[in-house]
Amino acid sequence: MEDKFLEAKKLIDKADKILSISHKRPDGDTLGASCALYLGLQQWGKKVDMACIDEIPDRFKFLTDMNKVIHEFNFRDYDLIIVSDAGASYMTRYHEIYPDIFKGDVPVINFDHHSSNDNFGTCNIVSVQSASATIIIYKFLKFVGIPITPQMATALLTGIYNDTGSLMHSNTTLEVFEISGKLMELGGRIHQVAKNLFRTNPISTLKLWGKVLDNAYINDEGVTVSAVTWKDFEECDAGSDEISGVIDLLNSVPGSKYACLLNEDLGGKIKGSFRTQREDVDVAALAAQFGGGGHKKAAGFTMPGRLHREVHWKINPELSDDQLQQIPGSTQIPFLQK
Ligand SMILES: [Mn+2]
Repeated sequence: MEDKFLEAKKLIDKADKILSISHKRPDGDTLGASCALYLGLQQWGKKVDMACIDEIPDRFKFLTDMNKVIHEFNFRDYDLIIVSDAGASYMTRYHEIYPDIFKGDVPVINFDHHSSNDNFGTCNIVSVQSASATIIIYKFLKFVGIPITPQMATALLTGIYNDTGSLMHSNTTLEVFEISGKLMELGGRIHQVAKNLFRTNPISTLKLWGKVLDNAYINDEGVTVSAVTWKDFEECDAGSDEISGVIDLLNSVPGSKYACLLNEDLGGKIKGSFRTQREDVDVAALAAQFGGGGHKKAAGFTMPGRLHREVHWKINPELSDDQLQQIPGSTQIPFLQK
């Protein structure tokens, strides 16, 4: 990774104005990475703007200067673009309004840890082994010798906490603990991170999660499935970002192959999320079949469409319960409609 870091350092050395971009529907990793870079590059003497196409969710507003994140810009005003935690260039969604943004007129550093990354940058620093993008940023800041302030440490910890589900997911390695420890030593406020990410849920979120849990079932493939429509969001007065997190509860059913959560989004889109606890299941490959991507144990996709609820009923009074179990399809009752 060192030669890539050197390449990135040279690009930053040459730049005066830098744009740090987070991916669409931002999470704690993409925002933590952008925030740490923003603060670090300012120490380097650069002018930096943070950008994200979507609004910043309330739970991440404790990060430094989140109110300064811009949504629109002229990318040619910058000497360098840095994108963090975007599994592919389309994940920023800026290619939709600025089709030439990643064509190379302005150099792009792509810091990421998704196996689906399409190396859209001029300099691609993609480390699939890293639990979060902020771990790569941490190593980069150390490589170039930029001091990590308490605010930067908190931002970097936010990425780690976000992507390891507060040090619980299978990507929680010894390195994760070591770097988390270092970041605490540097003044990172771990309790503030944990509180905002995992212990702050408005009532609208709890009601939405209630619907997700209530709709959950295990299909005949052994997959834990749930789905919520846009109407469900409206009934709970919940925004589309409030769904994130509940998939980890769906992924806790013993013996389940993987968990799948489908939800309707604004603008006629379906979002699918996959999680698994099993070593022999690759949900990134599964998501790729639907045009999405992610990690082996956590992945997702978005596609145009609407959700339709199907109910399968079968009545066969001649047979005992045991015999019914033998008939393929007899036990498939995906939803019991109320
Ligand atoms: Mn990430």
